[in-house]
Amino acid sequence: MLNKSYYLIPIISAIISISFWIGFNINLLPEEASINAPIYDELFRILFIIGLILFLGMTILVIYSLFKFRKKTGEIGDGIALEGDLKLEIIWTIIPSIIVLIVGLYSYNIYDRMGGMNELNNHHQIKNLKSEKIWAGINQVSNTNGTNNPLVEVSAMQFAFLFNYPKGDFISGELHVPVDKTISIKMESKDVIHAFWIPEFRIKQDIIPGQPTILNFTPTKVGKYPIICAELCGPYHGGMRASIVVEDPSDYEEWFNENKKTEV
Ligand SMILES: [Cu+2]
Repeated sequence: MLNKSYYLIPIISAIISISFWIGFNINLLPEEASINAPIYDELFRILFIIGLILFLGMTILVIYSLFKFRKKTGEIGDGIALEGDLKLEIIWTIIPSIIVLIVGLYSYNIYDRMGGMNELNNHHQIKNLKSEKIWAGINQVSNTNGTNNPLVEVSAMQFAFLFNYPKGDFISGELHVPVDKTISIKMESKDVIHAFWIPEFRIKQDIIPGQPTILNFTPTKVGKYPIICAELCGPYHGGMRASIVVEDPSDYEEWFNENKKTEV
């Protein structure tokens, strides 16, 4: 018995250390291009490390069992059946429960820090949208600083996104936004449920017919990133993509002025 735990402690420590090392040194995610990204990646890293510990632990256990419990010559049956082991059952109930509880609370904290718990239906917004109820969305903006007027109205349809800039009275096939500014977009679907997903920003929001949704985000890096529909919406769902171009405010201003409708 003493012999067994003698080996067990270094093996478990090695698994945990390797998992932490991989978790902190190998990045599976695309670049971080919004203020949400580092917050989200914190959670991903923790989940990745937990997954690695389980994966390595299970793999080593399976390989060990293959050799340790292989059929011996002359052996016919499976041995004596195991009939309940209270100690083991308590352990395998308590450990996963603690992990799930911690991950659940931590996810809630991450969602809150991303603005998921901020109220969307503030008075200012209700007045502007003529009492239209906004159903869901991540709201990074505090309700007092008045950036709740959506910069862009996104229409999703099978199988495209269109971006309407109400201030310039024009529609674009590409979403242009200034860098380091909180952007508010209002999204509506013309047909079925779509989803607006920018992997580099770590945000995803459903677009629902008849129920406008608001999404707020703050891009932090100049560049061009894909917008992907993340809700199976029909046969060409896989091709439902657009781009978001994050620009310096002066470049954005230039693009906006080039496109806006001039009054005749
Ligand atoms: Cu779609």
